[in-house]
Parts: sequence; structure tokens; C-alpha cells
Amino acid sequence: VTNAGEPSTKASLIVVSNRLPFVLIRNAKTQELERRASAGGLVTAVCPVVIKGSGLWVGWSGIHLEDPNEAIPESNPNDQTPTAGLKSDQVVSVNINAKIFDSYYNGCCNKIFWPLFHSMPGRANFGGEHWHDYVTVNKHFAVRTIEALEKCLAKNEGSDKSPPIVWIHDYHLMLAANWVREHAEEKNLPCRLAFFLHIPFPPWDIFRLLPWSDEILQGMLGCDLVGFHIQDYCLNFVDCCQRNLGCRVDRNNLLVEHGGRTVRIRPLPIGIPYERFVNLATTAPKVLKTSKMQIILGVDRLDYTKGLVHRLMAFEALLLKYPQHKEKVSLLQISVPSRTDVKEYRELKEEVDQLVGRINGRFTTANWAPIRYIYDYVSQDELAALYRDAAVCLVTPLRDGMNLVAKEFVACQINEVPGVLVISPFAGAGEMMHEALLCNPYEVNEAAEVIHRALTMPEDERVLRMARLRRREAECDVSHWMRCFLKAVGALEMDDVGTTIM
Ligand code: ADQ
Repeated sequence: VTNAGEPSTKASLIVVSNRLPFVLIRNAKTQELERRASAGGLVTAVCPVVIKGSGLWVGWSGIHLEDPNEAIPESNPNDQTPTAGLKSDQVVSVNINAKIFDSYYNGCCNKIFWPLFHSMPGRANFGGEHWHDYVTVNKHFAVRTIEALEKCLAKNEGSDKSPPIVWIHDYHLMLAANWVREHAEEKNLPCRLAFFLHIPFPPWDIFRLLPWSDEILQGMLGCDLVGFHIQDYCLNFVDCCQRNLGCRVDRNNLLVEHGGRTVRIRPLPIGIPYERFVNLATTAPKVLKTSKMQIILGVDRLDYTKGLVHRLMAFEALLLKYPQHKEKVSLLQISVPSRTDVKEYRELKEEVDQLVGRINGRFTTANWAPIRYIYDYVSQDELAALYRDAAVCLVTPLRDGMNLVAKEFVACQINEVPGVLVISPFAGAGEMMHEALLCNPYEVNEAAEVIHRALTMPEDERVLRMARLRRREAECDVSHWMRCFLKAVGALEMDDVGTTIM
């Protein structure tokens, strides 16, 4: 099945997310605001649809503006990224008092929802004041979204466009949809409302620990369509609606009745810009100089959900049990700094630093260090070269909504003799990437066995497994995800239907 071309729709798309698809920075010399582009997969897929359909993007710009009416600059003329075509009148920036924003973002989103939704309630810190600020910020986003909707409808007046689609993203904005619906109904503004959660939705027994669980469900049920990465998260959500709110549900067809409406719940597994990674891997110069050393690669945000401590312990167990790998194998772990304002993340950094030091101290020889650890952001080129030339990629989160690293690794595997993907069943990606080696990160000794198996896998088996993994990711790339979303919300142009893989 071919999957070429951008998906198209007759409706304008209004995306609402915590962050805009670029950040604003203030030029120290001129004091003017400037855009700094972002190149994530989500932006690559969604931005062209927003631009083409004269839609809008609502979100925070990454800077707290003293004057909330200060104009958003146009993109830099040299900008080649997907956001370049997004005009400033297509951007609705949300400005919130810095203290309230910090309480909403770090206090509530990162310290309550993030651990709880990853089924780690022991790490959640339920603070009532943070919830209060979460409510305030979500209300403000809803107000700005209504302004965006009014602007969009005014612009589309007289055209043959269908009602705009308002697409709200992620755990930062789980309450906003209901208020958007209420205001839109009051003001008679036609629209379709959709939500997508990028992290797992937990089982009822975990979800009900949340003091505000009913409010969250009611917020999300303000939408016509609620999307998750995989079927399990959909079923968890349906279950919670039934048990918390007493909604009538249809588990087979993933439907929830609420407030006299039927809400559709859909698995919409996200993909990556596959071709972009293939091209990067084709042109990126070599980064690893010693071709004889087998590299085991880990690439993650430094987050406790990613299972880094368990991974390091599994690698240590490998060296103890299979000493033949000493001086032949090296673990290259790249961790991008993340949420450094949160204490748990600073403590995790300390723990990882110490563990890397201890393992290296134990095994290092005059010519070899078992672990190379980079705590930094690396460029897309460098990342692609590492993905391409690694023998094994370890994607072993304790829990992860999807995990894009597994998909990026597979896309970059263009060498004749490919590497091996090791994946945790607790990542959404582990559900679909059947040809990878499964590894339970909690079982450290067993994980060491899986890594050994990956390092010693016969060439023909590697080739077969990788070919199948690559084919699936090529087909189910991020444009395919966008197309599936438009189809689920009932807004895909007819010409596009033929190329949709479900
Ligand atoms: P994340 O938790 O951020 O995303 P993931 O899906 O793995 O996790 O995406 C991380 C991205 O950051 C990848 O594109 C990767 O290339 C990049 N990255 C990581 N380390 C880097 C480094 N050191 N330098 C440069 N780039 C680096 C959330 C959810 C996931 C879900 C996505 C998308 O937690 O489960 O897959 O959203 O829905």
C-alpha cells in the first residue's frame, strides 16, 4: 500500500497544545521576538494540514510576555522547517502568569498526571493548589480556543469549508474540551471536537486514585472523538467512564454515552516521518569511528519512566554473565536533559551518574570503557548516524505511551547487515513491533539474556526481522496517522480514502 502525499481535508484544523510548534526567544541585541523552529514528528505531520486548510494553532510560546498583545513575528526567511508557512495570524498565543503556569505545568502535569498515568502512583504528589491552577489554565486555553474558532469561522465565511476541527492534545489540557463545547454551543459556533492523549491511559484501579478523576473524564468527554495510541488505553478509558461516571458504554465498538451524546474512542498509533529519517541516515557522516566495537544504543529523555537504571543494571549483569563481550561491546547512552526544575528528575540524574561511574569503575580497562554516557541534546544528523550504525538499540521503558525512538532506529537501519531492536512490552510501540526482541525491564537478569541474544543473533534472522519492522513503519508513518485521525473524525477528503491503511 502506498502512503504518498499529504492528507487533506475540507475542514480547517485548529490545533490546541501546551506549546506552540515553535518557541519565541527575545533577541538580546534588538529586543525583538524571534521564532526558533521545532522539528518533532507531530509538528511535521500536523503543521502542513493546519497551513493548507487556513487553520490555527493555539498554545504557549515558551516565553512569558509582559505585554500579552505583543505581535507574534513571522518565520525567519531561511526557515526550512514545517512551521515556516504558519503565518502569525494563524497563531493564537496563550499567556499565563509565570507562577500559575509553573504550578500547572510542573506541579500538576509533571508531578501528578505524568507519574499516575504511567502507573507509578507512588511518585505522584497530589497537591490541591496545583489542581486549582490546572483548572485556571485549562479555562484560559478554552477561552483562547473559542477566539481562534471565531476567527477561523469569520475567515471561512462564504467558502465551501465544513465546520472546523478543534484538536486538543495531551494531558496538559484534559479539561479544556468541555468548556470549549459549552462556549461554542452558547455562541452557536459549529465545530467538531477531538482529543489525543500522547501518554498511556491507566487502568481504573490506578486512575481512581486521582482526587479529580470524574472531572478529568467529563473534560475529555466534551469531545466527539477521543484518541489514544493503542487499544488497551482505549479500553481503560471506556472502563473508567463506566465505573466512575456510570456511563453506558459499548466496549466492542469503543463508544461512550455522555450528556446525551455518543463519544467515539479510537486507537490511533502515532508514526514518525519515516522518509525523513531514511534520508538523514543515507547522508549522515559516520560518528562511530571504531567499526569493530559493537555498539548498544540507548536514546531517551532523562525520565524515570524510561527505565534507565534498570537498563544499566541489565548491562552490568550482561558483562558479569557473558565476559566474552568485554572490550568488544560498549553501551552508548544518550540522555536529553528533561524537566530539570523538578526534584525527582535532578535526583534521577544523580542516580544515573553514580551508576555509570560505578559500572565503568568496575570494568574499565586501559583500552575500553563499557559505558559512554552523553547527557545532552544531539543533532538529528548525529542521531541518525548512531541509529544506523548501532548493533542493538535498547528501548526498555518501564511504561511509555508509544516511544518514537524504536521507530526512528528502525527507519535508519539502512546498512546491509542490520542491527536488532530490543523493546519493552510496556511501551505502546512494543504492542505492534512484533519482530523486535521483547524484554521485561524489571527482570534484570532476563534482560541481560535478551541483550546477549541480540548481540549474537545470526545475520539472516536480523535481516528478516528488520525488513518486516521497516515495512510496517514505512507504511504507518506520521502522515498515515494524520490520515487515520481525519478519517476517524469524519473529515478526510474522499480522494485520500484509497491510500488509508487501517
Ligand atoms: P516522549 O516521552 O518525549 O514523548 P519519545 O516518543 O521516545 O518520548 O520521543 C522522544 C523524542 O526525543 C524522539 O523523537 C527522540 O529522537 C528525541 N530525543 C531523545 N533523546 C534525544 C537526544 N539526546 N538528542 C536529541 N533528540 C533526542 C511522548 C510520549 C511517548 C510518545 C510521544 C509521541 O511519552 O510515549 O511516543 O509523546 O506521542
